[in-house]
Amino acid sequence: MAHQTYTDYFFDKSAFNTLDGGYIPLTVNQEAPAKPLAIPALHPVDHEDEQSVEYTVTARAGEVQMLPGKPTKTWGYDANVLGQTIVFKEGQHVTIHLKNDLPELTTFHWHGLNVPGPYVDGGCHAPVYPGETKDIEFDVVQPAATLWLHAHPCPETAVQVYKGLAAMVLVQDKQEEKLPFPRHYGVDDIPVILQDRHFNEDNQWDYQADYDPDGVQGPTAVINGTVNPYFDVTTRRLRLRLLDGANRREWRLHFSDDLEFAQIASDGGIMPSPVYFTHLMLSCAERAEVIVDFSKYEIGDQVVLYSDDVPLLTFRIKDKQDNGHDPLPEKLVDIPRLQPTPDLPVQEVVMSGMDEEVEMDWKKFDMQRIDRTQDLGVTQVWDVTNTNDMKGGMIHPFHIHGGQFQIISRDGHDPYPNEYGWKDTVGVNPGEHVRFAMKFDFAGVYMYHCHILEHEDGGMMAQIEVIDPSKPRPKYKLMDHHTLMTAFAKERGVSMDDMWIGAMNSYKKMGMHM
Ligand SMILES: [Cu+2]
Repeated sequence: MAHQTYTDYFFDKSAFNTLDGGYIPLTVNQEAPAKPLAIPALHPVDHEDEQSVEYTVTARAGEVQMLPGKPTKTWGYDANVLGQTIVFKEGQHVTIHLKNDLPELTTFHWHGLNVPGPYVDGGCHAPVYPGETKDIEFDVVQPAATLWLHAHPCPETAVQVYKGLAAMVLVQDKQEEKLPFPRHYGVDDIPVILQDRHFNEDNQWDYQADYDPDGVQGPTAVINGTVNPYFDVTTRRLRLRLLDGANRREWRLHFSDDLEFAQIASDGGIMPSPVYFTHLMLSCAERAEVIVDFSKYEIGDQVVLYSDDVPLLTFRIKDKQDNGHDPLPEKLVDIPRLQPTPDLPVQEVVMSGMDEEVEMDWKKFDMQRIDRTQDLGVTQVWDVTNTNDMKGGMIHPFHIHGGQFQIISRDGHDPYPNEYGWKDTVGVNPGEHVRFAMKFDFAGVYMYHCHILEHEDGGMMAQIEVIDPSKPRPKYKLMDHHTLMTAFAKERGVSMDDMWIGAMNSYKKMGMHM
């Protein structure tokens, strides 16, 4: 049966960041020669058996030859930039030694992983100071998915991710294994981490010089840490694990010839059915696994992935090995719809403001404040509003820690066709209400925020405590901005007064201090 193919981005065009005064369009970096797309190595395990796996993950500084001339100074996880890809299997017990070899404190946040907050989750309450190692343990209780690890120390998340602290995390399970998807990592199953940077005259990323409270952007697309990348295709089909790892940029993706592709997974795992697109937009932190079928091309052809009109990644057809080119099944996985527990109020959330004025629920983030609660195991409806108006508005990608949700509606209408699977991040258009159902599996404190990294650092963030009513309420040790900023100042060898932190102005301008 012929399937439907969607040809638009769905999002309100008037909310695209191209309409914002501070928008920096992508351009092709003419200095950099074409280079093979870097494929992050699979992270070696310390130990693995049927039931458990153990990793040591080290955050460290490095440098990468990205452009001709000086190498670019970067940070990464067991890599010079970004990180080695970490693989978990559903049902495994995981132990991770988190090692910080950086000159300053960081945290290890497992974006999209269903683990308890506020410590294992690795948000702002779980700092690992320079030279320290901290251990976490958890069970993998979710289906196959493309997740990611990134730094999340408030209010320095944006700069640390910009320097390179982001890595892919894959969950595998028995169900995904049976589906006819390419899964030969690095050959026909490849991570595609989309970021953009500004290289200064010295080939460095100068975060402070390029600071913008609405999100730091650069004109050069850097994919898996590679400028002007190409990938040699040897199989008929490729599975791309797309991640918007940019601080602020949305990616409006399409191929040359408007080649169709199938999205098979959203943030939290495989979707109920494949959805066919020629154009797909990702907002910050969103993931999409897509399958691209190159069968109709000849060896020697090139197919280009674009964002808007700018080429990002060139696929060079080198061979056409058969790795399954039958149509995908119409049905992929069963995802039972979450049924809201009766008689519970809607969790109403408001994202407002732009620049320094960003707020969550009409407040700036306070690490010590619990902004709302939800009981463990119940399903509640969340209604997230973006109050920015159409004129000066922008999309705020809403993200919540502590699990995955199911989108119910956008302004009362059906979600987009690729929003029927698990999500942990959703782009909310200006003026729009997005409703979703959410159930937490672990008691704890979880952050929810805009995933434009400078917005979250700037205070567009809040936290929820998930309470187990059958147990006494635990006392969580919550960090505060002052403690973390004092540590940053000490590590940098400057006084608090002389320390530059981008987000500080966002609080000051609103008459607050951190
Ligand atoms: Cu935002």
